[in-house]
Amino acid sequence: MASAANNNYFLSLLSSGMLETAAEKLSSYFTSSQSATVNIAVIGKSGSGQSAFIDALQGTPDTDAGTAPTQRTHQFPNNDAVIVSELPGLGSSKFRAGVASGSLQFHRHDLFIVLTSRRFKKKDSRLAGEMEQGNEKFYFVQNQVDRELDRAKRWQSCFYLESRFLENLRNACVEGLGKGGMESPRVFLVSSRNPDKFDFGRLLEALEADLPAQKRRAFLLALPNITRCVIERKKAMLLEDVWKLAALSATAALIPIPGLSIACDIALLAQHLSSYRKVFNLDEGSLARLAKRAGKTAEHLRAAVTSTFGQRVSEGIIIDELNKATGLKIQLSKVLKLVPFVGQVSAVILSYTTVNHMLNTAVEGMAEDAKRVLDKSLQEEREKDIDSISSDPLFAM
Ligand SMILES: Nc1nc2c(ncn2[C@@H]2O[C@H](COP(=O)(O)OP(=O)(O)OP(=O)(O)O)[C@@H](O)[C@H]2O)c(=O)[nH]1
Ligand SMILES: [Mg+2]
Repeated sequence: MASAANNNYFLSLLSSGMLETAAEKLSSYFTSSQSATVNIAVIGKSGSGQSAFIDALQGTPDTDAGTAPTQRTHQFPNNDAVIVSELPGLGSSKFRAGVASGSLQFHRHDLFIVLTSRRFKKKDSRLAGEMEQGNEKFYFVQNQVDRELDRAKRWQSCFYLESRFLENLRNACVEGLGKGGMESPRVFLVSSRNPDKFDFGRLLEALEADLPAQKRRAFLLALPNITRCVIERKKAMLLEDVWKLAALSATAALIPIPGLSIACDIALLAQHLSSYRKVFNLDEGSLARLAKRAGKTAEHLRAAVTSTFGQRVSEGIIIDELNKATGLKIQLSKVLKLVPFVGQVSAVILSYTTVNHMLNTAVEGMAEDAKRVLDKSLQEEREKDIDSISSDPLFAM
């Protein structure tokens, strides 16, 4: 397992007594992992739902839907390193003028989302195909799928089957793009009103997978908790970092904290735990945004947050939690049996093991909080879905 190998690497640095080198390496890892920026372009005609789509991507309430189209840039609320720009629709006069003058600055963007509320036209796909030759990464997104579904439900009445309708819609998009010369276009059917449904989650996974490692990290951690899958991926990403943070906090501070038997950098831990809380959208700002999107109150959602650090992060709470850490004696004796260190190194291992345990527990707890909050925010939506399925003639007994 990668984390076991990492653990061993750290222990080997310690066994050579290289505490300062270990601290330097870990510190530069955190500095560089936080410096990555991600630029996403959303190309769409006026009315395609650019504003609504960007709000869904960022987890922000409908702020500027319906306002005049301009080339705006939006920063993700919990991570200003991820930026989304609105560009004019493919083939529009504004788009052509932007290409001709170079003002659209394609080279600045990592990913291109081509948004439409109707099926893609041949000329749009030809243009995208030409641009793809320049190695840009394109994703074709048909927005407002919920509207199409409602329309189909009304027209097709009892012959309507959602999965078949979606499949036909997707095939029509792929075929249309194929006729325009795109060999294997990536098509996603989404609703910006209901990002937990249809292909929104799959789109996020595709965007994430196409980014290089450090940008992928920044993008994933900035995303709102649209699905349980996003929460799980965030958890896995943070757990990869936890041992490094534990190691840095243990090597960076060698003077014990009053009231605590180990030495570690509490301020550093508080800073990272607060950022984890934001990553899991448990901070007040995130809860308020989600509450507004979901039509609930922040108090209602906050009631689902039960873990210690999900509720609050402070240096005092960190000291309490480190003191409480359970089962550590067994873990520590195992480590010390393998690596019989003495003196300073042994003290560092003791604090590393304790902090590592606390951070793992904190990340697991916050991820569970995030899932409960998501469930609460979608509760009524799901109840409505169940009602509509039971009243669907196809499912009637
Ligand atoms: N039902 C449904 N309505 C949507 C969806 N996306 C956007 N809308 C609605 O469609 C209309 C246009 O959406 P906007 O996000 O303002 O579109 P835009 O492309 O930003 O438009 P301009 O800013 O005027 O260029 C608004 O009334 C939105 O609420 C969707 O996925 N489903
Ligand atoms: Mg708009």
